[in-house]
Amino acid sequence: IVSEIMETNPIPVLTIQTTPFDDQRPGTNGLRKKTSVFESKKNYLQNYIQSVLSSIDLRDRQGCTMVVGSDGRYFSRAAIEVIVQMAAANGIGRLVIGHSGILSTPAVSCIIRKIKAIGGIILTASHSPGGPAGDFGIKFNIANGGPSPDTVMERIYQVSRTLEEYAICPDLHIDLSRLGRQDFDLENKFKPFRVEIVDSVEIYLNMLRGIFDFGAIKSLLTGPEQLKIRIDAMNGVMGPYVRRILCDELGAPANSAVNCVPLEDFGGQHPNPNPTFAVSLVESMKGGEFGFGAAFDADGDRCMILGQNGFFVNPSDSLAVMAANLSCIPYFRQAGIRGLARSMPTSMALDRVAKAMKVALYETPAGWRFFGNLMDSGRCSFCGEESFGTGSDHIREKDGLWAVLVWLSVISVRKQGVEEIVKDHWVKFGRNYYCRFDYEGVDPRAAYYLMRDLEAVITDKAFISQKFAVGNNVYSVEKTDNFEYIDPVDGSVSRNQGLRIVFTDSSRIIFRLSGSGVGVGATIRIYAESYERDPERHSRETQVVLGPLIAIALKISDIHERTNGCGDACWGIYSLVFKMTVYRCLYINICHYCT
Ligand code: G16
Repeated sequence: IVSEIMETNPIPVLTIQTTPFDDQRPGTNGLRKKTSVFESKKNYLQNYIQSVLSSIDLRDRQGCTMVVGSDGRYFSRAAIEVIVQMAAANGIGRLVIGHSGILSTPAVSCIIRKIKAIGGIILTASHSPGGPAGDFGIKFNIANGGPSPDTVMERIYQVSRTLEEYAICPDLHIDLSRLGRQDFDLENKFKPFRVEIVDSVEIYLNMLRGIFDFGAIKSLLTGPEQLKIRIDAMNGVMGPYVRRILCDELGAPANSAVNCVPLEDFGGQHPNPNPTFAVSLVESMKGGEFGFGAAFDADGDRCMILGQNGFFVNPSDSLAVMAANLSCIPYFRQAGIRGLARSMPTSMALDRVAKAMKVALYETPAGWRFFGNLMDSGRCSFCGEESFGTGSDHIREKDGLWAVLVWLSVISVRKQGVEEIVKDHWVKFGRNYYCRFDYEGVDPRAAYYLMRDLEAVITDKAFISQKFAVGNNVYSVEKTDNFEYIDPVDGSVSRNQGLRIVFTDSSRIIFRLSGSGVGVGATIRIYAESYERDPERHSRETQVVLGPLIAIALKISDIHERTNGCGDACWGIYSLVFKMTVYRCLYINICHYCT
């Protein structure tokens, strides 16, 4: 059929007039909005795709290869069709797309690097819900396989603000279900435009084979001492990867994997791998039958790790434990560890590992894009964030299934369970108690003024020598700032990345505005952390240990009063402005401090 079209009927390339939107500035990772904005606002999707394509220098764009994938959420297929039509019209030579449009974020990163593509477009709103009333998002990854750095995001945004037309081939239609090549002859183009539909898993699986000892992991999952695992794909993109890699390739029984069919609305759930939203996994782990549990977000870059009986591994601890055990992985035994990196709000547990390993530790702003330069320049081998992402220089994205395989490798080498490994780690390095609270749906002006006023308070000279007494604890302020990052590779400066209060005992309180929100209003995150060296004091309740720090955070920010954060008591005069503030703790799941 394709060759008939090519011989008889070249596809027309049209230029369509449009008007720019003023709200297409990408956030922490790409443009995220309610699905209805992309679906119903005329040209909203087209404008953004044109802005992405126009941000690529014309000489680089002509005839180049790009990768396209999605986490399978509602509207992805329709959006892929538009992207294909616009890519063809904008001179892209070849698109490589996952079967049925499905590719996890780490798989896209892997394929971009493998085939030396100029970049890739990933349709996902990550851990946010999907469906017509849910969220949708577009990420653009660059040639190194990683998220766009600030300079690229700014270029895209600037194009979007003045865009007056876009190019499209509306008569070009592809079959996403047919593996292999589809060529199209376009009007006024010398070369045919090529689409290749590839297996969603194969290239990524091949990469993992080169990183891990699959034989050892297979013995762990199938041998006489078999480790029973429970993996929850949360109805997102990871289903096919989990079945193919963990079950078919590594021998885990089929019932190890649940929620493995990608659904457009993720079964009505939040595909968010934390104890609040992966609640069915937490429940099934509590029974004690499974020794290892994991859940992924919709696009497969984040991952939560659980041990037997539902033992929760805090993501910052997971990062530190993985780092301390990288010698269990053939990839790192061969390549060595050049340096480690974490985002600023991530706990400092990793810093202690870096010190012990005598390698550099980099502290970056939140956002995976900041790790790209460090890895490209050979400064960093392994990195991660408190938001359930870990990864290494094998690709330029965080990688959920890779993290699972790291953990399984560590378990297979150390012959210990998850809880034992974590607790041993605390004995060796000390424990960083850690939690994060999210205030969602805050009026953006209120959030802005809160942060502005708080910055003035904490950077005042009087604050810096202040002591806070809470119960029997006294916390002396050592240092405060609004975190600023200077990229050691290109010298670019990122300011205003979060307010830090560091105490003399190395406890920290951090306030920052999320950059990945979709819904109405802003999200303010509060992170609290406290270090305990004494193993006798490693089994305390997190909320008890961090209670005093949270009390200080609430007092100095006045956040409940200013955002109507919790309960009726705060509803008062702010109720007209703050309609839908939601307050919850990411890790503990109950607010203990608001009564
Ligand atoms: C994105 C970024 C991560 C960041 C996370 C949360 O993840 O890639 O680096 O940690 O958002 O960001 P924020 O605290 O600004 O909401 P994902 O998985 O949503 O693409």
